[in-house]
Amino acid sequence: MKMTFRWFGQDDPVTLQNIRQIPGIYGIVTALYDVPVGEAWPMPSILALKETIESAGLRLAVVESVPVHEDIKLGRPSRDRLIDNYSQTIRRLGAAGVPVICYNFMPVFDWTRSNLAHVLPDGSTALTFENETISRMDPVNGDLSLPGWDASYTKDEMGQLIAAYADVTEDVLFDNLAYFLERIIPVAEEAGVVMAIHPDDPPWPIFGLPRIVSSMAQLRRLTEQVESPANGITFCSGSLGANEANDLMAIIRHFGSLGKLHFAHTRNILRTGPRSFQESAHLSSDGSIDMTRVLEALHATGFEGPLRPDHGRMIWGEQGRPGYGLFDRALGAAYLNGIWEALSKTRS
Ligand code: DNO
Ligand code: MN
Repeated sequence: MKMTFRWFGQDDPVTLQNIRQIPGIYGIVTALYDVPVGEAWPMPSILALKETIESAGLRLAVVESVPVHEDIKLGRPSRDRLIDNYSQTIRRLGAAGVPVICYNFMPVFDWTRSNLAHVLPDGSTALTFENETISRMDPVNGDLSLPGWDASYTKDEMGQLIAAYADVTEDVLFDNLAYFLERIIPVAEEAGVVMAIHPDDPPWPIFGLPRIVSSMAQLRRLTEQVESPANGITFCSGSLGANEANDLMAIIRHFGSLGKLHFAHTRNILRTGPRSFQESAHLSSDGSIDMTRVLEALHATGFEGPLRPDHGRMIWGEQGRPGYGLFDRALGAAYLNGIWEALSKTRS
């Protein structure tokens, strides 16, 4: 396992120097944030990013994410040109030595929460998802916007986009994913890169939009559609674990043994009700997920890929991007490294 940490580039209040001082850190998970979705990433920018990370004594371990344009998810005619651009980005990242690309296939919204700063009894704040609140939210007419979302849409554009999904059933969305995979996976193979799809977060449909990457069966369907080690997954314990029905250890065993588990996000969540959860500290005792069992399953499959702590709480007065402060994620990394060391010394 290689411990990694997400960094949002030069504007991130968490610096590469901060990250380097976390014990046991191997590399960085990041992306180019100034390229419009759908355009090929310029090689000079990729190389400059890599250089910045390496001169801080770290490695560019994973690109998370190369976003997929909505026209590809919708299966619009412009998708062929957009898939060509995406392929170009894959080739360039491969040429720059990036081994893993994380991406997702969630319509319109990336990860979604109802509250970004829910105050916990100890005074820290955490992200939460309350089904009640979300079902009352109106993304088009309300004043809702969240940091995971593509801020380049106006409300009008978002309304049109959501309307465009009216005829996109789960099967249509799957066909559009298959069309995309059939074209990009051979490119990734040639470029020496593996693709790691991130599960839906949360793992159920929101705002009436279909979601098709929420369960083991769905992950199997898409990875079996184009059989290749380059067509793999990001295992995210917090996303998949929000649905109690997902058997996390079985998912790890299945994809791990097939060599299709390329990247892991290991964070904890506390399930607080039907389709509702709170992002807890990483510790098993703070949430619903047994983190030792998760890491044990990864360890048992011989997992050697990148792994990162995921969203943390905001603690010790830290301000900044919700979920992505330094302190609680660094505690998470130390905790996960501790579990991993114990497993490595006691298991063969
Ligand atoms: C949230 C993240 C997601 C993730 C993308 C991957 O914090 O886990 O935004 O990066 O869904 O494509
Ligand atoms: Mn994740």
